[in-house]
Amino acid sequence: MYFYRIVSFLLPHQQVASCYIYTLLSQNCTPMKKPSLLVTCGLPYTNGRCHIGHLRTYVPADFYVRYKRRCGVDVTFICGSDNHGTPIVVSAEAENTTPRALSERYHHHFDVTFQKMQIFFDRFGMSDDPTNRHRTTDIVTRMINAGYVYPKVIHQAYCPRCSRFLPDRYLKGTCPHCGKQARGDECDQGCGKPLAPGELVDPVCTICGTDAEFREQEHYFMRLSEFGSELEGFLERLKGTENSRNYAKGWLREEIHDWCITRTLDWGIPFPGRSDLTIYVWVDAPIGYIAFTEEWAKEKGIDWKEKWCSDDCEITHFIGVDITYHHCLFWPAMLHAAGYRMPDTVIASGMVKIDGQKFSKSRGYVVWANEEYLDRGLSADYLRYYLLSYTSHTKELNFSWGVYQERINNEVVNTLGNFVYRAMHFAYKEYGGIPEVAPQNEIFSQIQETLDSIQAAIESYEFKEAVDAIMALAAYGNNYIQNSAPWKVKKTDPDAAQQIIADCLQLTKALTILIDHVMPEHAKKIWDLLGVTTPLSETSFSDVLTPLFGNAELKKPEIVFQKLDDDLIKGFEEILKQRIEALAAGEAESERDKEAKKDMMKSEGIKAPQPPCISSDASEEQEQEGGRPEITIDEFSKMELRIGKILEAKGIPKSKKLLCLQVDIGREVRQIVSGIAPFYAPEDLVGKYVVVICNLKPAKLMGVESYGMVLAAGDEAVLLSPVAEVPVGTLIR
Ligand code: B3M
Ligand code: ZN
Repeated sequence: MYFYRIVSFLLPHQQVASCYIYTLLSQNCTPMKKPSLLVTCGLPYTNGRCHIGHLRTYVPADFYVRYKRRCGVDVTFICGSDNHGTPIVVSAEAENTTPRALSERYHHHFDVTFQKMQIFFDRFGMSDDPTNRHRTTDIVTRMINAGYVYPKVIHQAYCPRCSRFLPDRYLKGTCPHCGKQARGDECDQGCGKPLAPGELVDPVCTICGTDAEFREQEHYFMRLSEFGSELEGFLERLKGTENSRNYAKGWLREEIHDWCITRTLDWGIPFPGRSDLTIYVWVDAPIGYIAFTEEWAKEKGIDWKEKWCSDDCEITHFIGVDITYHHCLFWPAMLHAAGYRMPDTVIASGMVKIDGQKFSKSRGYVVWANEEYLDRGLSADYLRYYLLSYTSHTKELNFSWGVYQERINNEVVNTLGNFVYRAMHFAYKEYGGIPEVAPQNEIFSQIQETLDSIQAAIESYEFKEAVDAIMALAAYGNNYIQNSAPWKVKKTDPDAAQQIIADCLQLTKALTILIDHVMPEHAKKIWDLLGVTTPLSETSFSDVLTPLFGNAELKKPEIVFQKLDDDLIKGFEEILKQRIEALAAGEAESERDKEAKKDMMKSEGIKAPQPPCISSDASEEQEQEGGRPEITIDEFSKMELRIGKILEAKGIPKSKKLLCLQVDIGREVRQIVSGIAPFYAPEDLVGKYVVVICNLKPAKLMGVESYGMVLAAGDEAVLLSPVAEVPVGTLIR
């Protein structure tokens, strides 16, 4: 290791750095007018699994929160699950369970999934819990007392066959505004407008298909029509993305009607004074934002009103653009009617398409977050990167596995990964650490420019542009190291070579802090390799401009970003294709999905992956943290594990990953296909003793039958072998 000659070069350098830090603090991270920020995300309904469509909103929200926190803003990040309403009742009925039990199961599922995606809410509550029941009753009572709620007899759809009223999703028919197919309470296939009871044309019961009749019933309405000018003012002040603001302004210009806020449904929060009516789910769901803040604040010993009833806290909602009406009209009106302040910012993400088709669970155009991504060892960071960088936040995002692979391999692995590895590798190999040279001014200018671009992008909610700016800095670094070729320069001008590497390491440090918002797991790994003494989580933006030397001890570099190989991606494409075909062929739900759903219900933790699957450190870390669910000795002994000896090993045409092994397991020789090609030369494997799981269901990999699996550990698939000699075929117990 080198010791640094402190004074001679540090002083002039520090002047440079502190000048940049000054501009950074005064321009980039200008403290917001309000010192604290409350960020919420739309609440997922507890009647289905997490998919990529959900993540499209939550990942950018998490990115935004991480960025603001690094700017020094005090951010509270709130979400929870939406447990009420007909979607949950209909699903619970279909699964023969109670809405509460169903909600608890899916609540847990979302909670765990978000954490696996590195999205950490300060509070993830349930809208059916007592806090929200209480807060909702309070807000509705305030609205009633302030004279904003009145009863009215309406014609309510009723199913004579099922003998019940048909609120919301119990009803389908034609939208009176656009003529498309719609649900009872919203035009989900067409114009997106919410529909009041009785508005739907030709309504039929979703459960039995019978034409609905209309019966008179008294319901309660909120005087939304009286809030026109309040809402106009609100939309003028509202910050965030233009999409939702513009839709809401358009609706407001067309005229808004009073809003029916009660339903005939057993599941939900009772309407004050009327035990036969419940409050409409779209009233109590956003109130959950407040209730979950209360739950968080209580735990922290803080007064929740500091967040919701004070001008010192800015309130920002991240939503999907399809729930704009609820967040930009209903919700602010409710808050205002109950005497609360209205939100400051609404940031609405565009919808997700799959392979150019409208996202649809029933038609199979979906990618499930766990079963088809995380559980198969794919990196949460990679999906975060893709979702943030692929399209502008407000635009439609068209997911395809091919583009996902291309973006990750070309940008993350080849540009960013390649650069940071080369910089660290050269420094470690040639200097045993970080060279004692101050980075050049040009490097600091590049970093500063990147910071400026990131700030401008994020302040205009163009998260893609922020990620692009980071990747442009990585590309700059990559070109710099390539063109200045320190490995050559070193031979003729060692000082110049050191300078280049010092520059590159400074860029690496800056990049690591900057990508921490996008890919936190990988950023942490690079940070650990750089050996910086300050934990990454404690860094601020000014740290991108403070020199590395003196504060870090470089470790032996490793390759941090792994490529996604073609076989793997083909496997995922195949899953999608098969499901779409199965559903198109008329299967209500493909077998694979049924299995996946069953698994989700059973498992509290992480399931064993099935092919296609890569062993990624992401999934292994999760395994270590949470562990798999407990099993009994009987369950363990169901596995037939034996000592085998590899007799033959050869590659499989067109596969970079797979080897075809012939393994002697005592009573027979088994053909086993194993994804260990990147780590072993076939000839080195012959004669090796391994552990084989013999009663694994046979599978076909790249068209080759595999009858078992050899056990291997970790990222580099280190094969397990007995430490002393044991006969082939010995049972492991
Ligand atoms: N549960 C899900 C949706 O319609 C709905 C959001 C509630 S946010 C308060 O996207
Ligand atoms: Zn019916």
